[in-house]
Amino acid sequence: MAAAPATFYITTPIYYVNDVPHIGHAYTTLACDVIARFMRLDGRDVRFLTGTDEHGQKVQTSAARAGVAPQAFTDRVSQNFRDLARAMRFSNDDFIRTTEPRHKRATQALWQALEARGEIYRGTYAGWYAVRDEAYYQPEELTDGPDGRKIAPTGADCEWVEEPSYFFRLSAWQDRLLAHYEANPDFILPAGKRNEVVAFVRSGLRDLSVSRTTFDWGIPVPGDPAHIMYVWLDALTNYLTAVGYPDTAPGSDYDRYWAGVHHLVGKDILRFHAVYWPAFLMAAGLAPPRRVFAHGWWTIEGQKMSKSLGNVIAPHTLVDTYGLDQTRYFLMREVPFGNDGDFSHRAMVNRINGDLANDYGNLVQRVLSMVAKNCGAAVPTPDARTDADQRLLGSARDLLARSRAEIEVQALHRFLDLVWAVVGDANRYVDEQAPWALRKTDPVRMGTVLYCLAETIRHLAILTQPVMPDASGRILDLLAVPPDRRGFAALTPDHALAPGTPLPAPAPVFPRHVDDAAPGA
Ligand code: ME8
Repeated sequence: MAAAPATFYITTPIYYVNDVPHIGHAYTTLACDVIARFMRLDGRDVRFLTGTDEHGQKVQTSAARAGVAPQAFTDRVSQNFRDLARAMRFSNDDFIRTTEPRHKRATQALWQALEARGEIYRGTYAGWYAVRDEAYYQPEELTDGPDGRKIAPTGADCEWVEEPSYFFRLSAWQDRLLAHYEANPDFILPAGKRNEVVAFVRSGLRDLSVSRTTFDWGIPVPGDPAHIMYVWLDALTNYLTAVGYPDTAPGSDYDRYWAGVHHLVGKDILRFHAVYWPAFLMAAGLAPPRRVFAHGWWTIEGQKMSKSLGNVIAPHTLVDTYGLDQTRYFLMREVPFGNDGDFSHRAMVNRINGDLANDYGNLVQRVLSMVAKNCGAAVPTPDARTDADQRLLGSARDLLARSRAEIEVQALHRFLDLVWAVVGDANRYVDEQAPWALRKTDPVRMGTVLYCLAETIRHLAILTQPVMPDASGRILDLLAVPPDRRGFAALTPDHALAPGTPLPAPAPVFPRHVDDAAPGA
């Protein structure tokens, strides 16, 4: 197998500051956090970026509605997203705001690179624009709403815009984009989403308006400050800003990280990331991203999340009700990553009480209590291993390579399926080997069985750290695994638990959820 590159760069969308964070925002950042933690534990040099998208008409309008200047408004609302990152224990290395000077510099430099290569020209835009989506639409895409309003396919209201504008020659990039998708079949994942993008690009691309003149909350176009840049050109550039663009010299952060960049986004903004963004980059002479992964959409108890329905769930409500690791686990396990999913109290409780309390928690609890009672509260001493022992340990040792392959394609749910298959193997092994019965008849064999189980749990807990950092850490504490032996490099027999190591008194790690009330009910 070819060695994985040493550096790894992963990004979330930068969120609009007109909204307070909800579980949809937490979801994308959580998925990035899990992958970033996995890669760090696997010895990679990781950059994990998130942040806020603070310019544009939508934010300017929200600020005006709140009666504050846009900068004061964005300062306040951006903080909510930083607080969310802390509350969810996101391990981002950087938090970018598009109102920062470093970002203005990068965005203007990208514009100048595009202009210097003849990719931008001046004209007039006359057409439909949806402020909610910050997107342009063609007349044939729209439907008629009440009162003669025009409605975008996303449901957003459109307004007619006519103003001088700079255009990006997107139409000239159709063939090169298609060639890129063809040559890099995993550039867009999942495959179904890739096919949608390919069909869209095949149907023909029009040049894209990339500046506005009718409001001023944005980054001025270099040399023509009556124009501010289209908020999506501004926003997408954040991924470059954070690696120090326009410095692309050998040894720069751009040089180290850019080629391996992975963008995780919701399906709503795939087109911006998989069509416009690689076209902007190639047009500026820069490499397109390595991967764009579009995940699905969360609904709440079967309904779309919306302020008017009053069913928007704040991430801290879930954390307070169910616990942080439980929330993180549920969001990553419940829905195949890439598919749409539904949050329900019932589904959450089933995961907490089934997968966590009964399966993983009970395994840890019964093994560690038997060790505490019958092995002198120390790691037991194994004797000769049977086939069943080898099989269990073998499945635990195979986990890392198999998990890597799933994380490589962002199949977070399949990674957890693999881990839980071994949890299941270990629980079956406990039942079959019945170590409690061996206590009197064959204490040596009991020691071997409990050792194999403890060693399997060590593997499981090291591997569940990216998803459940707190609980996994507590399990590793219960096994007296030192902090410098918790990376994936320790998933080898030479780092196995040392017989005789004293262990602390076991304590339950995954409580059952007993309160049946839904949050907010
Ligand atoms: O689009 N289910 O920002 P945004 C799953 N600023 N994910 C959801 C979700 C839901 N119900 N609701 C939101 C923007 N998301 C731009 C991005 S990037 C250069 C600029 C997540 O605040 C999902 O990741 O509207 C979606 O793509 C993103 O929030 C949209 O965030």
